[in-house]
Amino acid sequence: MTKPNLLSGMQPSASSLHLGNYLGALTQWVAMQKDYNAYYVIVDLHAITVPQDPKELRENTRRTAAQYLAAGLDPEQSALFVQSHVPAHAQLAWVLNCITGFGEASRMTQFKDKSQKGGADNSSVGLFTYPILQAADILLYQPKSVPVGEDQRQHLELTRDLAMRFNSRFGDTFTIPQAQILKETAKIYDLQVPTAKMSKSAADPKGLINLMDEPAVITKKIKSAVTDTDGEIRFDQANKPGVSNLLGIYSAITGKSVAEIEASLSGQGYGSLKSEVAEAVIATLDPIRVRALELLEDKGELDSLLAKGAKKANEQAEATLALVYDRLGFVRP
Ligand code: ATP
Ligand code: LTN
Repeated sequence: MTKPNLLSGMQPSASSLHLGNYLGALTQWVAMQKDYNAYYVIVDLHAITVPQDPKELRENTRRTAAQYLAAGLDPEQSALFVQSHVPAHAQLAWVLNCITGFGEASRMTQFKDKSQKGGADNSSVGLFTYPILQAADILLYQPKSVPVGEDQRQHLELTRDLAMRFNSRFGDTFTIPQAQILKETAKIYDLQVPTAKMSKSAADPKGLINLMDEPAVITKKIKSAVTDTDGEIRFDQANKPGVSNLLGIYSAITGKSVAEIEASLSGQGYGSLKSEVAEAVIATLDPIRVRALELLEDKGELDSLLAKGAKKANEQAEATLALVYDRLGFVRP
């Protein structure tokens, strides 16, 4: 029986993934690879929609790959590859640019948010067409399912609209993909500002637990996490966001329910909660950090795993692109 295709991706925009990326996305990618023919892409073409230092981009691309593998993505089972290794992404993006309305693209909220931060003149046209490149990433692989965070819902809607539009104008070509919005329970908040989601672009690095942080650093960050003065270990997102975040992290890491954790820590102080959370987080993350560093020592081996992923991805992507070009009426060589 053939497994359905699945695709997802992340930008290589930092030297380390954070705990939110890990619990909110990566662990679910790992869990899904058995049941799907999965493609996981590191989207370097997307990363350059905002300025990147070339040396850092190269380093961060490999570091992202190493962390995926260290966290359990199996290159025998899933294709792990770099977007720029598969030329069809840029090629299909051009075609999709030509069937996207200007107004339609202008309604994408991520562009509005990101361009507001930098000012219109500092925003590239690439940033404007980012969601269209993302649609190309997805549609090339004919996936049924695209696991993403809530923030990507609008881009998935655009992808579906473009696929349906192409199919109705040119004949059935693309599978209409379904967004699989990852569980909200896995949303991790900033340790310093527990009402904001943990994010690479956080103002204060103390709020962010990185996969590549040393154990002592993780302990220090968790010990300095913002809590409250009421002293009771209880989940209450609205009134106790800091404590609730620690409970959420603990629960996601250990698989124990929040109620179970509340019961086992009942009557104890925040110090105990923090110690237990730190211990659990380190027990999970440290082997990943150590393994990722090992993988990064042998860049040749890492690059050859990525080349293998790209080979598989290119086969699928070229087949879809050839069909698209044919449907469009391009004369084929
Ligand atoms: P940026 O700060 O640049 O927006 P980010 O840290 O939010 O980046 P992305 O690269 O946008 O991370 O997201 C990669 C994946 O990780 C997405 O599926 C996203 O939903 C998930 N993710 C990111 N932050 C969190 C979080 N705090 N909790 C749960 N999941 C998260
Ligand atoms: N925009 C996504 C990254 C991304 C992606 C994709 C996710 C680019 N192409 C294709 C899923 C499928 C993000 O910022 N998380």
